[in-house]
Amino acid sequence: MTSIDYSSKIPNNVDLSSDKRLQRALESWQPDYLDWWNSVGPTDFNANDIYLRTAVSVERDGWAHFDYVKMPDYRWGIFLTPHEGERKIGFGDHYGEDAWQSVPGEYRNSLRRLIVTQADTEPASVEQQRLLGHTAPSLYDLRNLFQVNVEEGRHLWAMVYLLQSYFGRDGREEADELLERRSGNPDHPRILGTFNEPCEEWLSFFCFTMFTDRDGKFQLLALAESGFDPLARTCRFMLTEEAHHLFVGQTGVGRVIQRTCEVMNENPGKDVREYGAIPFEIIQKYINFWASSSTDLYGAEVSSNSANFFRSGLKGRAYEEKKYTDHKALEGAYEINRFTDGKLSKEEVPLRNAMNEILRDEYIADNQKGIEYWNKICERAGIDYRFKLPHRRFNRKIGDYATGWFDLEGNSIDETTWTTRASEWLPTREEREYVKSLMKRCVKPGEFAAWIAPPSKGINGQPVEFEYVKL
Ligand code: BYC
Ligand code: FE
Ligand code: FE
Repeated sequence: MTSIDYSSKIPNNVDLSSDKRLQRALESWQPDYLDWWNSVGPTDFNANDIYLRTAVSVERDGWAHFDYVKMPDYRWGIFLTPHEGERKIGFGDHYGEDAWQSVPGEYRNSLRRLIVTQADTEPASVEQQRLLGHTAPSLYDLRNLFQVNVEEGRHLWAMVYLLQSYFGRDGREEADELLERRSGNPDHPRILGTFNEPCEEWLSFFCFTMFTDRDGKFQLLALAESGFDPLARTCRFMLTEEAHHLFVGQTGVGRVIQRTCEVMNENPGKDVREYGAIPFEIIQKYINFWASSSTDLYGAEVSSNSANFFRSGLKGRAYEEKKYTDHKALEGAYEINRFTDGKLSKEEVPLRNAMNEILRDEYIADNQKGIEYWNKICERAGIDYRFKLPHRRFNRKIGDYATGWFDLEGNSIDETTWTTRASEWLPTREEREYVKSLMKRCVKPGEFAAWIAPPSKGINGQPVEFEYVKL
């Protein structure tokens, strides 16, 4: 079934009405979800019409419909990409066997843990971004923020569907807890580090959608290979939505850089702060922070969890089928740079134990492309400054490198050097205050705050000055 049933309370293409028990379970979770949205989702804009896209089909083209919607009326639903005939498990010990349509008993706990971890990030990001609407630099950006928010809400629905549908009572309990943890709450935090970091101004929002949503892309690519077919198909559809989030981050930071270039060229030799733009050095520090924090999201370099996920056929590598020939990954090793007892070394690790690092490598390469796109903006403006991705060892809280201190180039340094120099690498309190001071609401159609350039085009063929949000 590929067409979406919009007549039921919960839009879906999984024939929900034929499973009354599940339908009831989801319908009883729905009001709790809306309570959560209303209490910790975007503040104050729930009565406004917003030009949003909604999924209307799961086909590759034309799945999106654009119209004015109030956020609480957004049709959060359950969409899986269609079955592809007889799908086979594409990696691990079960390589070549039929993909699972229900949860294999022996993998139930690991699978639930993976799904819960994925699920937890979605509401966390909405919580992190909840106040940003008040300081939007334009209607265009305000609309993009809300598009990202409603889709992250939908990603939570996607995971909750899996939990409620396939994990019985403990799945229902997990679904409830997903609405109880809170980003940044010391007593009841979200599961992964980055999702507890404050995201209080738009430079952080753009860095988050650039670097943290990109973790989403790669984790979803790995889960889209899963032998558990409903998870794979859910993640495939989520990836189509994710592309826009990454676009928001990539072009958002790009437009901040563009604006700074313009101010520099118009006012040579002056401090861009006098004109309300953001100096490159500050932008670079925000990049350093969000890129390093998001690099932690792949877990430890050497991980028996990741080996188990792979062995069991639960979580593969990104582009497993296209990119690799040996899908069992039993032979061969991966050379990993390690840091143990205060020393850097190289170690050959059995491939399966290196899966976190392999995914992180893909992620870092993708980040690097984003940096190059930003540097082209400087180059086109005739400005010498070049942005750099911090080394993967820099500022890590997870894995080997969390046990030491490293500079932006990845050189091992001592704690005193770190303490004295960290302010050269990460945003200082004053710099954060400066960025925050620029965040004033700018919401006349076609107007943009002084610290960011307009986009090159609008959303869905609409002009840049379109009234994306009716205030
Ligand atoms: N912070 O073997 P290890 C997205 C924990 S983003 C805190 O190193 P493993 C989105 C780990 O849980 C995509 N804790 O790790 C983006 C384990 O704890 P337990 C999210 C961390 O298990 C933007 C312990 O350390 N999806 O969609 O191999 C907006 C040692 O485990 C962190 C997924 O992550 C951390 N950074 O790998 C909206 C996919 N890292 O169990 C949405 C599902 C590790 O010993 N998750 N730990 O208490 C996974 O595949 C794995 O859980 C991880 C960790 C890759 C995250
Ligand atoms: Fe998401
Ligand atoms: Fe996202």
